[in-house]
Parts: sequence; C-alpha cells; structure tokens
Amino acid sequence: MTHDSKWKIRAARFCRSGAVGLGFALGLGLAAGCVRIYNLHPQAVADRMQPDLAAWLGDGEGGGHFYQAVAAPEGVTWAEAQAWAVAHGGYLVTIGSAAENAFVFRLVDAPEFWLHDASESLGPWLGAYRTGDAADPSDGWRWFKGDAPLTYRNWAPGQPNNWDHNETRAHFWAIRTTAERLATWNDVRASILLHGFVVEYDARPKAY
Ligand SMILES: [Ca+2]
Repeated sequence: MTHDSKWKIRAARFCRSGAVGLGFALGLGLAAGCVRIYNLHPQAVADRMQPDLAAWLGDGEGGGHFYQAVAAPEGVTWAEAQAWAVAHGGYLVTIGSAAENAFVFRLVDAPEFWLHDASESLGPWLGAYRTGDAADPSDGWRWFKGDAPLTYRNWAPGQPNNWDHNETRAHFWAIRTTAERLATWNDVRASILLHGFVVEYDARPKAY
C-alpha cells in the first residue's frame, strides 16, 4: 500500500500539469495510473487564497481520505487555515505515518506553498498544535482532529524548540542551506502568515 501510494502521487502530479489550465469546478477522471483530481470552485475560496486548488485521493494510511493542498500567496494564519478547512468539511491535515507524511509533502513540494527568508523555508501548516505549559517543547502536541496526541512525528533536528516561548503550531520547514523544501516539521508561532496549508477530508467533500 505504501509504495502504491507513492507512485500514485507521482502520477497525479504529472497528470495535474495537463489539467491545471482548465481552471476549476471540474471533476476530471484521468487515465489509469492517475488519481482523480477535483479542483475547487473559486467562489468557495476565501479572499487571501488563490482559486487554483486541487484535491487528491490518497490511499494507504488515511485510505479513502482526500487531501487538498491550498496555496495562500498573501499569507494565512493557522487559525484562518483551520477555520477554512472546517468550513469546507475537513480539517488541517493529521499525519500518522512516514508514508502519509511523504504523501502530504509531495502535494506541497512546490514554491507556491512556501515562504522563504534569508535562512529558512517555511512550508504549509499542519494540523498539530501545542497545549499546556510544559517545559519540554516536545510535550503537549496534539492533532486538531479528534484532539489526539501525536503518534508519528517528523520534527527537524533541534525542533520543536518553542523559540521565544511563542511557538505552538506545526508546519513543514527547512533550513535553506539544507534544502528549499523538506518534509520535516518545525514549531512556529500561530500568527505567522504562511503560504499554504493542507486540508484532509474523511470522505470526498460534497462540494467537489
Ligand atoms: Ca521552532
């Protein structure tokens, strides 16, 4: 299942390049080997998010769930991203395994979902948040969905570090000297304006 999932993502990315110019509101059944693509109608998109969104069908972990990479070129806070996800019948993505992490990362492994500064590449929001005031920055992390403790983690080296005692949300992150984009996680303050997030749906959203 894990390997199938990986290859299907590659196929989907390839297929998407042919379909993306069609715009929106199309449920495209693509050739064998491709997953189905459901693009989002722009009327459902909040002001600061671009309409060119795609949802993908995953299998393996989270089998049957739908994942949607949302680009927010003008920035989005964690709370805004979560609210958008819930309003559309989903939730910020919950990651339970290395396979699912790789699946989700591939959906957002493109420049439009990332914010770069001189030293860091800040990737999209994930659905994990930190509660409580434990001294150890690794303590207190939960997934928004089901308020469940994390079982799988993929923190970058040295993270989570709760920098400035203010970092309570998780996102993909890389040091730029290491890579432009990585599937490793960082804790960051909830109010930062990141350039994307990933929504997970337990079933195909009715709107698409
Ligand atoms: Ca951090």
